[in-house]
Amino acid sequence: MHIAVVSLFPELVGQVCEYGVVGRAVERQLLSLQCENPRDFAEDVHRTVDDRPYGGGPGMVLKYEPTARAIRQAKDSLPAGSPVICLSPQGKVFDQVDARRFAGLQGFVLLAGRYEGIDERLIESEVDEELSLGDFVLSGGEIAAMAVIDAVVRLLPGVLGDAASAMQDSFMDGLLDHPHYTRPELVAGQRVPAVLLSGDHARIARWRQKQALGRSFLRRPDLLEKLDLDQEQRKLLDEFLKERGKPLSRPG
Ligand code: 9WO
Repeated sequence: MHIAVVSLFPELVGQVCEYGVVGRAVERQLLSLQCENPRDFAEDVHRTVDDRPYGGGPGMVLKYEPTARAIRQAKDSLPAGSPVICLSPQGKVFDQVDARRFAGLQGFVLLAGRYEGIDERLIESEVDEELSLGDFVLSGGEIAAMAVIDAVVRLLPGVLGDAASAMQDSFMDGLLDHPHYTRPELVAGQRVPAVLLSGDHARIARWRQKQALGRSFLRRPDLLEKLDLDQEQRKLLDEFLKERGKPLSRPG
């Protein structure tokens, strides 16, 4: 996969390739990352990439021409039709379905803006999708771009080991993750749930699915609303809630 990032801070974006899963993907040539800096495409002596907003107001706006040239340079290294994605609070909220969609591409361009905003004509003419990580404002799109890169690259074949990849798939079957524990067995007066010490893999898998269902119900009911739980899952969820004194099904 090839990802091209348009950013005024290529050194910041490049850090995502220095560590962990993404770093290993680059080492194993499963991923290549290219950064294009609009400042390199500014044609004036001051290498200007921003200017004051029409209509007045605080701050500066990212200029069209140098940024559009950087985007076109980025697209030149990708198959025709590769999407240009702008990271911004105005975008659709990025989720695992999007990550899987992008993981199926040969590559894409990520536009990480700065200043108070990006000239709207860039969005209109050069951007295919706007994506947000949530309802908050960052100082720039780079950190959001790095998060998208990480979420997508870990889905590429061969990047994660088989076990981790299987876990990733099972985890993102639309539910939150189950709790994790490691040594020591007793810490801060808290013990590891006995089932995890039992060696009974079927019981452990059942417990983990029950915890994932229960956590999703309590913390992200919106996730559960998107799922059509089967009979066993509803039974597990009911068990979880009964154990907490909040049964799903009313007795009698
Ligand atoms: C800034 C802003 C401030 C208040 C309300 C809406 C806003 N949109 C933007 C914006 O799009 N800014 C551009 C990108 C240029 C300035 C820095 N940028 C940015 C991206 N800030 N925050 C994000 C972002 C990206 C993805 N998910 C959450 C936030």
